[in-house]
Amino acid sequence: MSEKSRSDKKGFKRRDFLKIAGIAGVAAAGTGVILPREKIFASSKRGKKGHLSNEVKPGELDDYYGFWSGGHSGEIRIVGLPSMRTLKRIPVFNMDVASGWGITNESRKLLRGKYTGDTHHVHGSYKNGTYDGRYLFVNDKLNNRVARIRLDYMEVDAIVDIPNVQGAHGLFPQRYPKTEWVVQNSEFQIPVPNDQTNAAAFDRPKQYYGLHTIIDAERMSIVCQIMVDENMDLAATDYKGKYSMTTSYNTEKGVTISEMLASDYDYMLIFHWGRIREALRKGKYKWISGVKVIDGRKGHSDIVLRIPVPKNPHGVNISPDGKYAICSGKVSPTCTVVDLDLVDRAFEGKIKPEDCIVAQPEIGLGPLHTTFDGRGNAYTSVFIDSTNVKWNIQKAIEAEKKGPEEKKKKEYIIDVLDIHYQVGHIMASMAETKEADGKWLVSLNKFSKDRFLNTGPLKPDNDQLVDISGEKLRLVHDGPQYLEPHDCIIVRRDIVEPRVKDRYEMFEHPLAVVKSGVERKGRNVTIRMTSNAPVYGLQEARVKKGDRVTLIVTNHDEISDLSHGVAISNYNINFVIAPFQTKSVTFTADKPGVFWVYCTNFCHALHLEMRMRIIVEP
Ligand code: K7E
Ligand code: CUA
Ligand code: CA
Repeated sequence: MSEKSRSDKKGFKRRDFLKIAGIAGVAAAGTGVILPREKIFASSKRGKKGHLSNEVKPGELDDYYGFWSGGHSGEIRIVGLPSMRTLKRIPVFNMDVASGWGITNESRKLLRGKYTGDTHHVHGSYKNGTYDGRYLFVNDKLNNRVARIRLDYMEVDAIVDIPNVQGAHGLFPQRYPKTEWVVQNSEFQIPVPNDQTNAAAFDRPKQYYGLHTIIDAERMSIVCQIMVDENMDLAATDYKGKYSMTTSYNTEKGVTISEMLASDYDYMLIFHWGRIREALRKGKYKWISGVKVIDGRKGHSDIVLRIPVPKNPHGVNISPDGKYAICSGKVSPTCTVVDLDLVDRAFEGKIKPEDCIVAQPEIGLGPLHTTFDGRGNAYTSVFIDSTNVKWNIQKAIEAEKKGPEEKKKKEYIIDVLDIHYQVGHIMASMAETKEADGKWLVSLNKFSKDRFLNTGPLKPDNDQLVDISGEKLRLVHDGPQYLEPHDCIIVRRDIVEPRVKDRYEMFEHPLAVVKSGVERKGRNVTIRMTSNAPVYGLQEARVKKGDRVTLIVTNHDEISDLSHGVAISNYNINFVIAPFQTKSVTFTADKPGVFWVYCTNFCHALHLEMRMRIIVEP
């Protein structure tokens, strides 16, 4: 017998099996040998010259979970590192017809009618200065919300609206002792409140304000807002649970670009959490739009420290040792290094705010964001130069002490990597934790300029992977991205992986279906249905034209990967249910006829037969 016919024979046997077993509801799940996951690390092997290897062979797993904001796609993406493979998209402030986000009752309840968004900053929840693997938080600059993603299911479980703000931009969770608060900045100044009761302020930009919002991370509710004159861009928190900080580029309160660029100096603002708590205790706040607003304007309180920094700054990042807050000049070629121990003294009034600055190294044209390797080096993205610049923080501080001649030598600059092209954020592995490990760095470039096959006028972004384990930066990979991620974090796999579940807790959903059936209460009809590959728990359901129909489906298949789809022909309804998941939709049966409900997600050899009818009687 030839090789060919032997395999044919095997194939026939398998099909024979499916014919019988399939109908009995046995899943066509893979029967291949599953290796224990822990053993298949890509493990950042060292290659030639001690370089890190970014090769992740078939069957191997990545070392890091990368969580990317999705920009104005409104989503979050999970990217494996070092392979840079996109693993999943998590719909957040958007609609996603593949999963049913924005279609199901569960997701619509969270989204409350808003299906557009602009995610810029995604960060994880912390314990003792490092990720605890429980949650992600992400902002929506467009509709002014913050969403929380639970990492066991990798899905949104809460969204909080932020009143009194526009341009909800920088976001950062508390790092120490654990994430109880998340801070969120408003980039656009507006009248507060911004409604008809305050119409007199509409034409008076000097009466527009910015708000630093504090969110309760567990409850996902607003603790309070601190109102300031300035706008606020990026956000950070320290490693001691004492301060949050931000950069402001529009201290001028301008409403045109030239007005916003009028002054040579703007501010890094630092918020004193102890004094915020005290103001809350003493009732020193006003209720505006249903939240407590504390007055943090100049001359009104001692909650905010304003450190002058040059010009229209962007980005604020804290070194992993917790000692320094570093922001970039954007319009100035410098970074500003603020010593956080000196900030303590400035808040006590012992030194001036500007005396907290210990270095102002010259980095390049258009510096934006800074990340760290845990070995005392900083890496700054430089937009106009299109570079990643590696520099040493201590050397920059020493040069500053020694004076301008020493500074001019720029000995603090260790390496400059040309990137391709126009970098925004930059992030190294674990760099936003005290466990920064200095292995990989991702440069999130806004332009890809010729790096990929031409895809028409609208091109992908380019996420470049850089090995930073040595003295020099070594570019190893280009990764195309759909528009337009802004930021990412790179989290060690062992922090996230043990928490990730293969199936839902079935009865977490109060409507989980155990027994299929149709129930009528007046014009309201509830269709409850289970799914088990390759059948739904009902073969048909009858309703009458004009009925308000709620369809609830629970997937009873527990095998991982075995998700089913539920699509109702011509009723514009489409969603998937993962193992043990329940989802529901509500619609009006306004079209009489026979409507096939079918499984969209290939689940079984008899996947195509996995369907049922909804008969809408006239
Ligand atoms: Cu620099 Cu929105 Cu973080 Cu974009 S922001 S680059
Ligand atoms: Cu169930 Cu396809
Ligand atoms: Ca300015």
